[in-house]
Amino acid sequence: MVADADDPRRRVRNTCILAHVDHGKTTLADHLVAHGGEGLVHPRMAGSALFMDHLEEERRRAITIKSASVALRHGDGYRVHLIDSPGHIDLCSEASAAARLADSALILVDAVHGVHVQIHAVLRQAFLERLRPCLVLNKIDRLITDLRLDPFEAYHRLRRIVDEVNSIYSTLRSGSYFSSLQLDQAADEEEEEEAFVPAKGNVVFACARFRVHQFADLVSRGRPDMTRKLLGGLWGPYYWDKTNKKVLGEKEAMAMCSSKKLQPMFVEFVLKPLWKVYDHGLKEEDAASWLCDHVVKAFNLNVSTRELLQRKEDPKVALQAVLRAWLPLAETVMTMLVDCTPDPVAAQAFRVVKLMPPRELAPGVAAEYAGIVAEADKVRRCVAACSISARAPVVVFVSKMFALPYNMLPLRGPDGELLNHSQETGESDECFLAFARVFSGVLHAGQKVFVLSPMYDPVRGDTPGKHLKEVELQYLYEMLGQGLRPVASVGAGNVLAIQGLGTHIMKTATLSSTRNCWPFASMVFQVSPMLKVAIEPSNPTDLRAFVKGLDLLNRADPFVEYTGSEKYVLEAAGKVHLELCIKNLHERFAKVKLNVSEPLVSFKETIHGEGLGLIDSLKVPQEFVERTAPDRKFAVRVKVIRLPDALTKVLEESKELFSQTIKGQITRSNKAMSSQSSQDDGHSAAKLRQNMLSAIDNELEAISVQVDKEKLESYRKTLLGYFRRIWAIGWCDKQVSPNFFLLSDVKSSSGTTTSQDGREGVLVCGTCNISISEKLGFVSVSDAETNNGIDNSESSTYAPDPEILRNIIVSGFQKAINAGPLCDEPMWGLAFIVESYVFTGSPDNYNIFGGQEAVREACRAAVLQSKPRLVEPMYSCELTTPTEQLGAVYAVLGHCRAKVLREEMQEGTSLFTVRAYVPVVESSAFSEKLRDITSGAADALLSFSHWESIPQDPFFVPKTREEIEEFGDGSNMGPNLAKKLIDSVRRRKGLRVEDKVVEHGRKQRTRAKKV
Ligand SMILES: Nc1nc2c(ncn2[C@@H]2O[C@H](COP(=O)(O)OP(=O)(O)OP(=O)(O)O)[C@@H](O)[C@H]2O)c(=O)[nH]1
Ligand SMILES: [Mg+2]
Repeated sequence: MVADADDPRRRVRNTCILAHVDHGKTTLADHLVAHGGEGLVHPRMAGSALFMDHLEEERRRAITIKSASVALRHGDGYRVHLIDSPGHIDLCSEASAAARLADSALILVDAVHGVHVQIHAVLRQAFLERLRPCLVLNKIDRLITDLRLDPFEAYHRLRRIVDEVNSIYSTLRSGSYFSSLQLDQAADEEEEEEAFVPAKGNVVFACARFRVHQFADLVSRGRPDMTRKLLGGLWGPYYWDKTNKKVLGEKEAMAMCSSKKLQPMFVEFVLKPLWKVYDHGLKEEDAASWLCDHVVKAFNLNVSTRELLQRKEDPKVALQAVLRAWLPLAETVMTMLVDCTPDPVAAQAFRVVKLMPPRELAPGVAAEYAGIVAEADKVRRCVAACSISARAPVVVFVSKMFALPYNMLPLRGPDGELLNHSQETGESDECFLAFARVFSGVLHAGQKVFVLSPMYDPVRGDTPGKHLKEVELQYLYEMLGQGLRPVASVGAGNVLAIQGLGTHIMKTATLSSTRNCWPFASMVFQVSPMLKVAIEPSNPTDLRAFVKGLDLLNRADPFVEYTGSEKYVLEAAGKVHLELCIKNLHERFAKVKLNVSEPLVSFKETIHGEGLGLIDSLKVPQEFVERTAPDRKFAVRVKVIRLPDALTKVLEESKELFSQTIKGQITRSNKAMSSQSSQDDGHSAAKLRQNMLSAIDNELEAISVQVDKEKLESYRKTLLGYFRRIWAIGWCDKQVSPNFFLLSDVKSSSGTTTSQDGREGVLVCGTCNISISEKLGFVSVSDAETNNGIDNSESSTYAPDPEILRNIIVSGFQKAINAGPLCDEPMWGLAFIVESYVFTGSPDNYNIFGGQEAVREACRAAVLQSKPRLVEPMYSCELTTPTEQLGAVYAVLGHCRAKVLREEMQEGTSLFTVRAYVPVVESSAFSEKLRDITSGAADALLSFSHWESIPQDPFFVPKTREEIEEFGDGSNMGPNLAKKLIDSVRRRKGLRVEDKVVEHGRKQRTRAKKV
């Protein structure tokens, strides 16, 4: 065995930089590349070269668009793979690709702007990917130069940021959100401690560029015992007792020197000296000699006189040169990475639970496929151990594909041989490379590997080519920003680029040297694609090139999606992402002129009944809507109720948990191969149940002031009753959608009954099973068994095959919730209560399609009769504006139906931050108006927040006396927004729209006469 110190893997660090847009990630990367990039960036250019932003578009927009990796060297043989990622929320998939390949994350926070919403998102991402985070407080110089804070104020600001970040992270760790993912909590031995503590060394203060360790060393003049003492007090409310040379706590300090104004040690020893250097360093007169005497000579720094005297051109240059030598940023950050972040061996042991979740098979299946299972287990163990033994299977994860023009590929290989870049993607001049990391074994150029899609199941096997392909790789490269250095092989724990997979991988994949390997878990994204546009070539003859281009774009971008075969719809994460996709399609991949529609916003459909409306719905029981199957074999009666919004939200947020729970049940009940661990099922079901119950309690709590207790309790009971009768849950686009299909209350209406048209029918109490309720733990297994099955005494006579009937009814429901009655958009937050009757003496075979249609019709009709409402997506908007523009900004917000949540002044600046919800449908107009009215001074960041129903009745016509008094016959009512939106969607989809062109002709005539 290799001793730890000689083990090359122990000297590798894989880290990504995550932060909000513009907080300084690429600038920090520049400093690190200048330090360890072996000449890629000159130290003097660090911070201005923006080496990692090499794309033309990145330079034009001054933001990072693609995440990119660079291999750096540090100290005693350390190799750091640094991945810079974009901070813009639209490009979050790039950050996800970076996080998957890293073991640690440098979380950057701009000290001037503080903790943005995006910081929550990146901390969550780091947590979910099980990365070890380190904090970098950036732009501290601006606290001095721009905000002009004194050291004490700056200290408070920095403390607030560190506390806030710690509190966000501890919420994540507390497991209140993700306990089901914390399968091995014991592994996180520091669970109780704060995550970011300067004395631990995992907080860097930049661009003043230090960890507190450096100041502890400076003050103690290199005496280790003194350094240790100081280090403990250099952050937080600790004070220095000069006489006794010891650290005092707040109380002790107050007692000792109550008359004096004490300053914490961080202010005294760190910030004050720093402020002094800045004060003098930026002064007009004499700065060079002051810096030279008090810093350069005092600390014996290596700064050339030429650099010191350059201050005439730019006063900052000399200061920067002195700071660079005094407190070298890159050295500090690199040392932090080495000291505080895990090497791949330690990291993979911890991350394997997330990357390759344990699979537990049904005992019979495990025995039958023992060989496969044993090998797959071995693969997992090798990933956990980051094995580089020659016998270890090779496992690689590709987190994205990226395109590079062929002419930018290296011409020669590692031994100087000529490389043959055969163009695999047809006539395209773009080469697709895989952005990847080896997790086990040693990968060689030219090696044959299996490409496993995320759907691959080694136990079930695969029809060749569908989820498993064998591919011969071409070349391997170490990534150096935009440059590539060919290598012959890459061992586990390293990040690399692979050539030769262009036509085999769409977005992500697992590569393995054995087919007996489970694919890695899917990646976590902060948002889902929200913005859609219809797109087509301007010239129909360009269709072929256009379709090929779309396909290439789909490969090159981890997030974009397109659908269609005649009409193409492109889905992107947001406006910036969409613009980039269209630009790439137009200029690189399709090279044809395009027609792009206005954004097509998705809607959902629901019924009236938010908040108090929920209780009202109990008062007025809905009528059942009845439909008979065309073959007159059975009839269904359906009514619909609105679920509480908090519950709908939980269902939406727990899509993954839900499908795990349901799939676990399905596979187990079918005795098929289960790929979920039973422990995981138990966790997720209990978690889900708890979340659902808390959601109801929260919702009821919110309205408890307006409603008496009894009513609340009765409503709660009714809802819990529903949870015991969940027949099916909605599925939309292969994902769980927040709608339930419930069995009617069996006791109240069981037995033979007569249906609408006079024929005798038998009520099917539970043709299906209520396994979802059972699985979620709302009913016990024994309850489920008694409720299960149709009324047995009659079943054999009247229901030839309950399973077929069940499938017909559930498919009808699924069809209905996929396209509601208002404008064929998916339904949202509804529970359909269904009773189905099988007619006596019916023929044996069901008309399946007709039956489904009858159920679908019944569901749609039930929605139409229950005050249907349109639901629109909302962006969360964080807007920064100068005070003088605040009025104009509010006008725009009001005009665009935004709901302002709060506004606050940014401390020490004249800027306001306004947080609001803005309807997605208004967002284009919003951004444009904001830009026009404030001449670009206000800057808004939009990210998807939630769905919200529009309270307006789309079919409102004044009916009651009061309404008629208020609105007259409807002619002078303003435009009905909900109706307008519904009509626009219907028109787009080619559905019938009732256009009443001249509705009130008489009035118009009267008006005309007056003129
Ligand atoms: N004063 C000061 N400015 C900084 C510092 N770090 C970065 N900046 C400036 O902040 C701006 C944004 O920096 P970038 O490094 O491009 O930010 P980023 O986080 O990479 O941005 P995205 O990649 O678009 O998310 C640039 O103008 C930098 O010069 C710093 O420590 N001090
Ligand atoms: Mg950047």
